[in-house]
Amino acid sequence: MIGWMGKRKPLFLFGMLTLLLAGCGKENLTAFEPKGYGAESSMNLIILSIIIMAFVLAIVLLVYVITLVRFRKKKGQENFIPKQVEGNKTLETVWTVIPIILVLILAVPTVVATFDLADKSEAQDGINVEVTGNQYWWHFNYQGDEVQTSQDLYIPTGERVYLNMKSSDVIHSFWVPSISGKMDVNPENVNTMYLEAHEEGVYWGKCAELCGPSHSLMDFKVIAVSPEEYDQWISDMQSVDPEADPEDAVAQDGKALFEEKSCVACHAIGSSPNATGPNLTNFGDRTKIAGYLEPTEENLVKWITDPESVKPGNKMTGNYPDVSEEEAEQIAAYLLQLSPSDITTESAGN
Ligand code: HEC
Ligand SMILES: [Cu+2]
Repeated sequence: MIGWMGKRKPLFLFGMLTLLLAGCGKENLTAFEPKGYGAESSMNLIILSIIIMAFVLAIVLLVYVITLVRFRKKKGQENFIPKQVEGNKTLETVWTVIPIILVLILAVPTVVATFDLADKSEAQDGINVEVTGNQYWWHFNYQGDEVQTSQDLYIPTGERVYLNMKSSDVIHSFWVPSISGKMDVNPENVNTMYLEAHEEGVYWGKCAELCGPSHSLMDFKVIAVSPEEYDQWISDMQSVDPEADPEDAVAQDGKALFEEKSCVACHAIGSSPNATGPNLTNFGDRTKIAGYLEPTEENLVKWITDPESVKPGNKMTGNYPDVSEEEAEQIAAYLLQLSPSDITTESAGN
């Protein structure tokens, strides 16, 4: 039976693949357009390995074609058997030595890059951020600066930012493809890496290790701003008064509810190291809510009243008293005005 796809099956499959892959490559979420030191270093290795692979493919194809043409069965030579070269020392040596050379060409730069990307010799004088992976969000503690934040990591361009990473629960993997390679984030030990962004911008990050039902929603951002803007951001964050009352009356009620509904038990505002939930000091500047929802009031109300519908298996669901729609709106008004700094994604040119 010839189905509706009929002979066009390959074309159909190709079309589906094109559609599927067209969804990939969100802006600043690709290792193929490196915007940072680590990503560039990986990209160079990728290009090198592709060149070597293409070289091997070309040689193999060439030998294949020559063999096909030269050793075809010819008329009048049906019983002809070509010269047997089994055990030929020269051939054996050539096809042993060439691959070894190719592997060496690949291995030496790879090992050099691996050590280079693990280099911590300047870490002590640089910016150090303690990164904690949690189901399903990221916490960032700027060590020595008493600044805590979550989900959006601000870094200065042109400088190495050293990450000291651990997990509070299961294994996660920290990956900002445009800036650097992946690093596993384990509960048992601290893994380290550094980020160095060449250009200002907002870079997407993903958790790259299956960690539970909402693993694919464990997105975050790295926001690279100029060093001056970064210093400004740090000092703005440091001067936040967590007790400050909002000007708006609705937001004031929201603040009271935020305490009443025990949100404060998990969410710190200011530099308190409490990290059972995301730090909300600059929540009003977040690029997303819970890592992936657009930061609108509507989405925030939805999150506060029913987080489970947004992120299945998250650790907030069921751990606070019921919040009505109206109360959620008041809380949302409070949270959305938490914007202590003028340095936001706009400063990064987005
Ligand atoms: C038991 C601890 C806990 C309590 C209590 C709690 N939350 Fe959460 N909250 C979390 C966790 C954990 C997350 C991260 C969820 C995720 O992304 O997987 C979160 C995420 C959020 C976010 C998104 C933060 C971001 O950076 O995008 C907001 C906003 C929020 N909670 C508001 C509230 C409000 C308002 C209350 C009180 C009504 C509250 N939370 C009570 C633990 C808690
Ligand atoms: Cu994860």
